[in-house]
Amino acid sequence: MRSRFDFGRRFGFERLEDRTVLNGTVLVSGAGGALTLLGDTSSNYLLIRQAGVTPGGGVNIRVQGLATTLENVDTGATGNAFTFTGITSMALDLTQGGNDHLTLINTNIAGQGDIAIGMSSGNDILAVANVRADDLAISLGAGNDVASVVNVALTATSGGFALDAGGGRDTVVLNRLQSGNPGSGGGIAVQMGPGNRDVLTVVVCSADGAAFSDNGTGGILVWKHTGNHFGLEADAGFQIVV
Ligand SMILES: [Ca+2]
Ligand SMILES: [Ca+2]
Repeated sequence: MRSRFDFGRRFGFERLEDRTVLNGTVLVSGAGGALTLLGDTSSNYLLIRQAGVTPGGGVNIRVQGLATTLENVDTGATGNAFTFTGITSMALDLTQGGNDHLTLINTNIAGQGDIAIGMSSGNDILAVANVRADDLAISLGAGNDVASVVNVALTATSGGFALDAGGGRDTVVLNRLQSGNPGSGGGIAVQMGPGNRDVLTVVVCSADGAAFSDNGTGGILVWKHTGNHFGLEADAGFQIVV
């Protein structure tokens, strides 16, 4: 008679153990007040959030790997999570491939520095929520990417927000993104890239200038009557604009 323990063996439950090594190793540094990440070809999963203010300047940033190993370049230590102090800017480089997931939340470095996020060929997922900084630049690369930018305020008087969705069928949501104020020069610029059937939704955003464009076919832009306030605004290349 078959024992009930055969059930798990038949369905291969023992493979769960292998999954813990699937999400790669990411190099992390906070040297010079700049939080820098360098991913690898695996699908890296990361959570980044502020965990306090550093006496003397900058903020404390907690970086957590979700089944992704972190290598602390500053100390040589390896682990699942590290806190870096005195952070005033971020350069998050996940352009090495893989279907990466990055969540950046609850962080305020406004008046101190910029945030740059790069992803590349995989089907990436990016969530940025409750963040303040001077500028925010995002590149999603090829692949069918999903990016949401929610409750983000950018305080630089020029520059502001730039997102390049790259190739693939991308979905981008901007909700309560403020880039400067009308007359300040702060802008929002989104290029949905050459992939087809991209969808860009812009709701309750404000900026001095806003420009949305799509190089593919069948792109959809939702931004009319959705509570946006732009001094100058332009859209180009979308098949459907509502
Ligand atoms: Ca990767
Ligand atoms: Ca991508």
